[in-house]
Parts: sequence; C-alpha cells; structure tokens
Amino acid sequence: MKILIIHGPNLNMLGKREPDIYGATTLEEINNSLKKLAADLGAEAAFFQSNSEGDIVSTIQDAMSEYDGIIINPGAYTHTSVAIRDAILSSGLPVVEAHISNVYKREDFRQKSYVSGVALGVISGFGVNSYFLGLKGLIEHLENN
Ligand code: CA2
Repeated sequence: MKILIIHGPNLNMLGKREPDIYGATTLEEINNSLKKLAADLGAEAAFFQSNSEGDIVSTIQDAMSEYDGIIINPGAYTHTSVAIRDAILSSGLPVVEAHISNVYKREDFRQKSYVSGVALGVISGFGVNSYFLGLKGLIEHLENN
C-alpha cells in the first residue's frame, strides 16, 4: 500500500515561523514521523511539497498510476483552487484533506474548501496530529475497501 503525502504552499516554513498557529515541528520531522507510522501500519509513504498550484495538480495526476491514496494539506489553495479539486476528482484516488489549524475557527475566507467536497474525509484542528489521524483513517479505509 503506497500513500502520497502532499504539502501545499508555505508548509515548508513549518517550525520556522508562526509556531503559535502551526506548531514548532519542522516539515522534515513531520515527514519522518509519518514514514515511521506508515511502516508500522504496513504501508509506504512518499512526500511532496510545493508552493506552486500547477506542480501540485501535476503531482496528483501522476499519482494515479503509483499510489493507492493521498493525504493532502492544500494550504491556502484549499480555499481557492478549482484546479486541485478537479485533479483529485479525476484521479479517482481516495484523498484525505488535513489541516493543522481548525479552519472553521478562523477567518471567513478559510471556511470554504474546494477540496472537501471531493475528499474521502477531512481532519482539521489537531495540530500536526491531523496528518497522523488522516494517515490512520486512509490506511484503514484502503484495508476495508
Ligand atoms: O491549517 C492548515 O493546515 C492550513 O492549511 C494552513 C494554511 C492556511 O492557509 C489554511 O487556511 C489552513 C497556511 C500554511 C502556512 O504555513 C506556515 C507554516 C509556518 C509558518 C508560516 C506559514
């Protein structure tokens, strides 16, 4: 079972800026822990981060032939990107949308997600643990379907 974990724009800054909102853990540390969790659960995790919408779309398109599912934190593109939504839909892959912060407790513009309507599920507000919860949920889904 192969899972692709996609981090959207600015998430390369995790642990380096705004720790009050996004925590003190770096992206590299998160990915290392996700890799371990995936292995413990009998899966393999691969990682991609980009600040560019088009690169994220291309990566989702390419994932169809290689991965069984995707965890994505689309960052600010969550609230703007019809292109990422369309790529998820046409990939046919189960996708879990994960957010570090609880977007529903924040500004109005963060309360619209173009991704949620085509996602298997959404996890928001558990800090970096949102990724781990999402990974567990996705692996369980893949085992049962
Ligand atoms: O809560 C989340 O995970 C978000 O996807 C994070 C996005 C935000 O635009 C979404 O509304 C919710 C922002 C990511 C910015 O990441 C940073 C990390 C460290 C320092 C600065 C920015």
